[in-house]
Amino acid sequence: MKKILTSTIAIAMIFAAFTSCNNSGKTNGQSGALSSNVAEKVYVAPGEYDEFYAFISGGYSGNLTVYGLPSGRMFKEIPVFSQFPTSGYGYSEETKPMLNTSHGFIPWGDSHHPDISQTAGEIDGRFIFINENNTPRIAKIDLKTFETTEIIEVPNSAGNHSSSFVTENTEYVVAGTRFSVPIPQRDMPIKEYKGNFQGALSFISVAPETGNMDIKFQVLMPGFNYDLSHPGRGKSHGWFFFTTYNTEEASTLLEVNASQNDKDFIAAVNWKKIEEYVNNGGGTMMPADYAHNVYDEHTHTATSTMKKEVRVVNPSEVPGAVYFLPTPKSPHGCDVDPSGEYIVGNGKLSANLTVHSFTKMLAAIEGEKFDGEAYGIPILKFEDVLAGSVEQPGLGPLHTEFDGKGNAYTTFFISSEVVKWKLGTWEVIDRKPTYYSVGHLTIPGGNSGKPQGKYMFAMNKITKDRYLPTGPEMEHSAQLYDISGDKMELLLDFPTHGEPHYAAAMRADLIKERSQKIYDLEDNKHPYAAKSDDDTKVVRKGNEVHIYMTTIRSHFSPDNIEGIKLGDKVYFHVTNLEQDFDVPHGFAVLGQNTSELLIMPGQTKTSVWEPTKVGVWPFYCTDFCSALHQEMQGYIRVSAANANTPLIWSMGEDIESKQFLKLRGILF
Ligand code: K7E
Ligand code: CUA
Repeated sequence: MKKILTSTIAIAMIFAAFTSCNNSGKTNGQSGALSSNVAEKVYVAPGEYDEFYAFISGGYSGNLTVYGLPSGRMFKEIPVFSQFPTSGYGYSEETKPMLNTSHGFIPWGDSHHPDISQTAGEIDGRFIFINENNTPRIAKIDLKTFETTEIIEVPNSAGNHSSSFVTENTEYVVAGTRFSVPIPQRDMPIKEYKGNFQGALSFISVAPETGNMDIKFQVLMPGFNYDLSHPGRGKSHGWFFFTTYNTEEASTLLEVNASQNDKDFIAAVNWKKIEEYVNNGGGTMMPADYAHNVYDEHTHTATSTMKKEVRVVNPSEVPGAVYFLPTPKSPHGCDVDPSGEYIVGNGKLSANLTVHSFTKMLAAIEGEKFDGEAYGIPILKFEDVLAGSVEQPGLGPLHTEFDGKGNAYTTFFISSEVVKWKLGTWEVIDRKPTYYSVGHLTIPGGNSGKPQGKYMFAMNKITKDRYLPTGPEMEHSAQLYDISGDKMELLLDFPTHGEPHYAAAMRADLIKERSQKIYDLEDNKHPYAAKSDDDTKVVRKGNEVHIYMTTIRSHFSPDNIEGIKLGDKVYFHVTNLEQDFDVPHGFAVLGQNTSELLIMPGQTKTSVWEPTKVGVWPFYCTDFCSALHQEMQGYIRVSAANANTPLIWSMGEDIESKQFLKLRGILF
């Protein structure tokens, strides 16, 4: 107990020290920034475009936000794991299935690491993947439409954190468990954790053409915590590296009990070898429940399928596929340089940064120079795999990125700074403070063989006095640095949403050219679509009423509906007939039980309404779409359950003629 107290106090003291130091460091950073022409470097004139897209994880918002660099302007929030009333994602009938899991409908998620698809080791801008930590899932977002189009749940996993990183041809998006758990899940005493819990590393295949995801196999590892991961590339393509902590296998007071071992491990997994084994029928199909949710662009509708089994592989079945590289003191980040030679393990409690050599690792494996084993997995000798270490670069290292010019940039949470150092010589070249307490950092092209350099941005955990106060809660702050010179230069602070962990960024051109402007109405295969005003109708099926409705500037059709009764379930299936870029219409009805709908040109979306009161209730367009947007409204009459009000619907019938409207240019 005494030991526990001492270390807790020590940690608290370190924390106090860096917090006060941060506050005094602020003025330096500001005067530094003001002393040069930084304003010009981030100024994107009105009407001009940013050079880079940045996709910043929304952390506990469950979503992904899109920014431009260097301006730091926010362009969009893409809903992924959380319901999003702004667009109706997770509320509309079409998108609710996206949030289905084996635990039922989950309206929220915690997203950490976005990663963009790659071809031949280069970012290709087709898809972006992101993990959900809490109820383990991996999502895919199509960068043509910026819509979440697929979510796959990850069974046998808990705290899906060492995710979602893609291999150099997007063969796999990889997801590793942070928390080890009983596999299969069962009722057992927590104290029996050690030796009984396991950690699953999941390899989710991505079909080359369609991008469809499927869990190809899971490697069932010892019951450690698998914190972060990165793929090998170039010479190390075919391997994947995972940092571990809690190799002590503690189940309580981990801040002390999981900090006992001098070294934890980086697990090196030869996935090519396991893939081959699996392709030849290796592994075991194990019962597992997990949801696979797919959004179809043509029906504008998601479907959720519950999968029943998953292929698992024990490392012992495939000799030579998994090794442990000892790495000091609870490493967090696990980063591989663009050449694929260096694997950086950032020991949170270590004085030095450890860098392993892939070439040395292969030689050590070849020479069978082992330092014992853990659960049958060979442990390589630390000295045999060590490429070098960066001596005392800072306190509390977390994550490392590379500029493709032989330099690495590591964040230090405790000393609150980014440190630039040289691969191969391990010398520190530059350091710059961050405000405050940096987590991840991103260089465009980050996880790839070809980083795109120019900028680096740090995502900070504590904001404090950087912005005007907004009550006890401040949005997290990101900081943009110019890294084109020898020294980093702080250019800009910009607020981010939720708690960004990692971000993926890339040059804008590829995405910009492919970006979709509308959905083709001809191509709309939604079963309840009305493709013209002539297709609109209202159909009763028992107590379900289906309204096939259209929108176009500036009316709904129908806009008068009668014959709804209390106890009815009213489905508004709204099709936006527009075929113009950036002309959505909205739909909201008084007392709506869900959220509004925001319907893109050519799209159909459905809102369900269960009226609770008799009356005549208005509905309207929520998106200011035209000069007569305010006229874009209608009424729906709700009668008592036993009333005889006939089901009728109309649009424009109390005005002399539609011709009149056409003449006035109101009706198109
Ligand atoms: Cu360091 Cu979730 Cu990548 Cu946060 S994690 S910082
Ligand atoms: Cu349609 Cu406003």
